[in-house]
Amino acid sequence: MEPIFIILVVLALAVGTGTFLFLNRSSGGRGPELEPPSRGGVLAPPRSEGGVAVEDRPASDAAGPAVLDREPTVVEPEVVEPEVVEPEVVEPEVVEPEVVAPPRRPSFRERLAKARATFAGFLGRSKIDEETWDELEEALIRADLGVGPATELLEQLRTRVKDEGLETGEQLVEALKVEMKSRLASHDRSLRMDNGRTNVWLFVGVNGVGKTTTIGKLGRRQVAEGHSVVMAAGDTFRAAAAEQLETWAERAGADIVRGAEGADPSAIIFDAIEAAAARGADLVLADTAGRLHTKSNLMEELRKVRRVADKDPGHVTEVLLVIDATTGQNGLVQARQFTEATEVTGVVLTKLDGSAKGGIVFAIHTELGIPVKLVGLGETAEDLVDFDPDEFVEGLLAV
Ligand SMILES: Nc1nc2c(ncn2[C@@H]2O[C@H](COP(=O)(O)OP(=O)(O)O)[C@@H](O)[C@H]2O)c(=O)[nH]1
Ligand SMILES: [Mg+2]
Repeated sequence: MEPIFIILVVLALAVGTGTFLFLNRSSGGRGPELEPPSRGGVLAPPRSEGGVAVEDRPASDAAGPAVLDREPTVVEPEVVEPEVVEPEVVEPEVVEPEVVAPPRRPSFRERLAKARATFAGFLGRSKIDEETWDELEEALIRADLGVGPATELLEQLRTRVKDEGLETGEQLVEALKVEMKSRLASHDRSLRMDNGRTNVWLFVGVNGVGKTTTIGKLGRRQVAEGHSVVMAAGDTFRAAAAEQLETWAERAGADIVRGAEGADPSAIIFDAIEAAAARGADLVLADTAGRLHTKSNLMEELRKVRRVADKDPGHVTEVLLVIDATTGQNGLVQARQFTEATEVTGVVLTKLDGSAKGGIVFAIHTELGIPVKLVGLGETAEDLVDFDPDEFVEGLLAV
């Protein structure tokens, strides 16, 4: 009888436990671990339990099972059906081989968009009336021709319209082109190079106008034409200037002579000339500073540079004044000073691509009497072109 009694007791206990678990579950009582955590994290105010403040403790702790003495509920694991992920079909990308276009000379027409926009109102006129003349005058002033050259050009044009009986806007544009071209026509724009000599081309101009960049572009061109070029890092104001020139020299296939920061520009340029003469190079492109460390006068310094560069074996054949087209008439004021100091032989007008003030070309010709020899139409090596007045005027007034 005893074993049966023991079996009955065990069965009774098992049924009792099972009932307890079942009731506990069906009553909806959830395990404390599933309760939402109390809000506020460490910033939650202290709770009071039976009038006794519960010490601050992390919120996760407060909600955790350690605080409560109820038995943990058995939670059936949820059966999660594995998601069937369709493999994504990736179309192979067709990569076209990159076509590297050969370097192309930029066109005035293409790069003068900004300057041309200045004339848009005038170019849109179909007949010649007072409004047309007003539009033209305004455009010429905005293009920074300067009041003098603009007035003179307008007078010439009025005479021509009367004498030739012009009536349409188109005829007026053509007449304007003729007048503009004739104003720019009369100069020799070639860059002088004497055979068998160590030619020196000096580049002068205020800081940031594009001297170093122009030397880089021109150096490359001269090397491509078969010249042996030495660059002289005469801007010793800061080391970065010489480094910039060195990068251009490497690209151009030219040699470079540079000195320490703050060194005497004349001495460096003379070293470069001697080095060029020693190796039979026919062209030295000399960079200069647009400002100085000391209070000494920049124009005095440039006078000295020019004098030293012209000493045997050096032979200065060009002094190129670099002017930033975006500065318009201000560039002209600087230009006068440089011209006096260094006997400028030509102007390089840079940044014409980003300038609305293309008219400065006329002011340079008429007020300074110096030819614009080269123009910068962008920042890359190909973007320095010979100044061509016809192309320039056509580009400026293209409809
Ligand atoms: N858009 C444009 N930028 C230019 C041209 N020429 C020079 N620059 C830029 O003008 C800045 C100053 O040029 P840099 O040669 O250092 O002037 P520097 O101080 O006179 O030697 C540089 O960022 C050049 O890339 C040009 O023709 N067109
Ligand atoms: Mg420079």
